Amino acid sequence: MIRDIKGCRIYNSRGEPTILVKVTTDSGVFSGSAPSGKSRSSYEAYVFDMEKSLKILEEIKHNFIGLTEDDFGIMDQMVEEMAGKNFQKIGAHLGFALTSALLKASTFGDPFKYFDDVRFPYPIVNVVGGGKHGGGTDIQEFHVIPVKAETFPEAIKTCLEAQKRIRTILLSRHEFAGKNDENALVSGLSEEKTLETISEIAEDLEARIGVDIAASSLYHRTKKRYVYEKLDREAFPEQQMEAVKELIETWKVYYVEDPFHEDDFKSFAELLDWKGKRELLVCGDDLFSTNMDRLKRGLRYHSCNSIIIKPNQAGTIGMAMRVAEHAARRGYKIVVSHRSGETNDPVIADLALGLGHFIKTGVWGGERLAKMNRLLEIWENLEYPKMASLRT
Ligand code: 2PG
Ligand code: MG
Repeated sequence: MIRDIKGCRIYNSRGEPTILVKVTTDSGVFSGSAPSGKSRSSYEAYVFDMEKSLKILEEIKHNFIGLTEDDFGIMDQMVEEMAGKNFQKIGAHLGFALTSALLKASTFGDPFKYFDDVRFPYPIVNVVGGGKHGGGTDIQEFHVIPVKAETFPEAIKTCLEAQKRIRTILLSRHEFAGKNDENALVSGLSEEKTLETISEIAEDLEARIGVDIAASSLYHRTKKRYVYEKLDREAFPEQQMEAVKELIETWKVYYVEDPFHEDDFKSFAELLDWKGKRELLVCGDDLFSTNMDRLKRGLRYHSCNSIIIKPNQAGTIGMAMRVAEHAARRGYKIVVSHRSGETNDPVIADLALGLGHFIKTGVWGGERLAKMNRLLEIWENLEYPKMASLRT
């Protein structure tokens, strides 16, 4: 039975205040804490700051105290109903932290046990970064994706090795400019040279590469153009399409996230059609915002073959699960993702085991490694761990 619920003030990896929720049951204390995004879409669930989230928790917690903790679905639905339209009543920071703690309580600390079948996700690791997370490039993220790895531990080793090698190269060329919000490397090299370096290393390690263009952050709504400040270049939508195609062809890109702004369902579809579903993963992050209505719209347009799942975009973990399951049934590859401002809550790792083909996070920084280490630990403890199937 749920005996008590408490909120605490903590900080995320960017040093911003956030909320930690602790649920006490007869079996123990289970906690969850909220991450936060910087390149947020306009369609994400509403969020309140930490103080207001704590105040709201005090007002609503009595609804859960006294319940038996075993039915996560019902508790998650209660949170969703209290949240009101687009989470305007309770905010998604509280929604995430509370449902993360409740999911752990209902599974005795092992949220992956909520799922009947678990498969290990392939990591999509942000090795070099820019855009709103800080860095030398307009493109927000450059990823290494070890698609050939046969085991999860091998996949992590490949990513660590890739990031180490890139750092060594940047240092030797005096182009190492530190690390950004996600602990990705900040490259002093041009975008092209950065891509060349990552591609060579990935090829050598038999891995593939990906990019998150986070194009909504580049799109200027009144100018109706993409503005590349670092390159001192502007692109009309047709030019953006050509530039994205060229980038994919030149660097043999395997995964592209948000190549166009969050309302351009048609351009996503054109890109997917151009390259073909088997050749390229076209992934919607801001486009879908882990929102069922937006996913359904994307399905009508045939916009993507992959979706980012961020539970705090949806508001609760249960809502995010439903979006992921709907997309997976239609053949989408699921990418369960961290946020740029993270905590040590590893819950997305467990979700990726049940829902994901991929997990997008990093291999540097305790808050990113908390997710990877959780997966490594589960890998060691399962009798027959299996990787996800990437077949299309
Ligand atoms: C993204 C995310 C995570 P943020 O755009 O995919 O990398 O960034 O959390 O800042 O929205
Ligand atoms: Mg993104």
